[in-house]
Formats: sequence, structure tokens, C-alpha cells
Amino acid sequence: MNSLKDRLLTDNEIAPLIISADKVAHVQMNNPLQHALLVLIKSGYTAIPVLDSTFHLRGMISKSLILDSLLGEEDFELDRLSTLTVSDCMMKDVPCIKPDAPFSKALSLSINHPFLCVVDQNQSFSGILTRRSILALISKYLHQPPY
Ligand code: 2BA
Repeated sequence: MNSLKDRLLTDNEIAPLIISADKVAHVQMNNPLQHALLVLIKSGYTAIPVLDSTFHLRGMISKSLILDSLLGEEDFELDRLSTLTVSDCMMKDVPCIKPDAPFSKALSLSINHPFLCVVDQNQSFSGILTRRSILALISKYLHQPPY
């Protein structure tokens, strides 16, 4: 009987689990914060990738980063929604993974990150890998009869 570990390691690439770029909500660096907040609220996601005009990954923006950047000395300064852009408050250091990375690497990274950005060798954005898809694969193997 193969162990869960053996079966996960046989499934050695993450490619089939990737949500492709065209299905990922994202914003661009020069978008006003107002636009980014609207995309986050409408999509329902907490955080989404930031791309540049050539579809290269540049960072990540979240509702909490936007709220932080609106906070003035004593109050929220809502005019910043139109004066600041995504590049003013995005997080630049985002967890990334290559499309041919082994599943074990994705599993380790997803302990601390709800999603990983998938980028190719030219840093072009291919999509994301979510914690949900990683857990779903583990669950599938756990509940399948052994072969
Ligand atoms: P969160 O937005 O914090 O979402 C946490 C979990 O809540 C998601 O886990 C998913 O199970 C559920 N969820 C939230 N919003 C949803 C929605 N609009 N439709 C369906 N389910 C929703 P994961 O699926 O593992 O996603 C992890 C993180 O990946 C999300 O964290 C979000 O930051 C990002 N993400 C997932 N799908 C995305 C997409 N299509 N575009 C942009 N970002 C996405």
C-alpha cells in the first residue's frame, strides 16, 4: 500500500492546480487605490496580485494595506483613495513559485501564505496556486482507496 506521502510526491508538479491568470482578479500598479478597493470588495477576496502593463508580477494588495494607508493622524483620510495609487501601498515581497515546482514546495509555502503567485522564468504572471487547491489534493488522496 502506498503511503499518502508517496502518492503526493508522485504527483510531482503543481501545474494542474494553477488558477490561470485570466481567472485571477488583479490590479495594476498605477491604478488609484479607489479602483483597487472596488476590485477587492466586488471579488470578495482579501488580497490580490498587482501586475504591470506587461503582465509581470509586481506585488500584492490587500484590504488591510489599503485601510492602513488611509489612516491619518486622527482619522481616515478618504481623499487618499484618489490621490494614492496601488504602487504607494502594495507589498512588494510576495511568495512566488514556478509552474514546474514540486508539490512539496507549494505545500511548505502555503503554510504561511493563502496563495502563491505562479511566475515563469521571465517573471511573467501565469496565475495563482491557492491553499484551497493544495488542501483539496491532499484530501483527495486521503479519502481515495489505496492502489
Ligand atoms: P481570501 O480572499 O482570504 O479567501 C480565503 C478563502 O475563502 C479562499 O481560500 C476561499 O476558500 C474562500 N473565498 C473567499 N472569497 C471567495 C470567492 N469570491 N469565491 C469563492 N471562494 C472564496 P482559497 O481559495 O484557498 O484562496 C486563498 C487566497 O487566494 C484568497 O484569500 C485570495 O487572496 C486569493 N485568491 C483566490 N482566488 C483568487 C482569484 N480568482 N483572484 C484573485 N485572488 C484569489
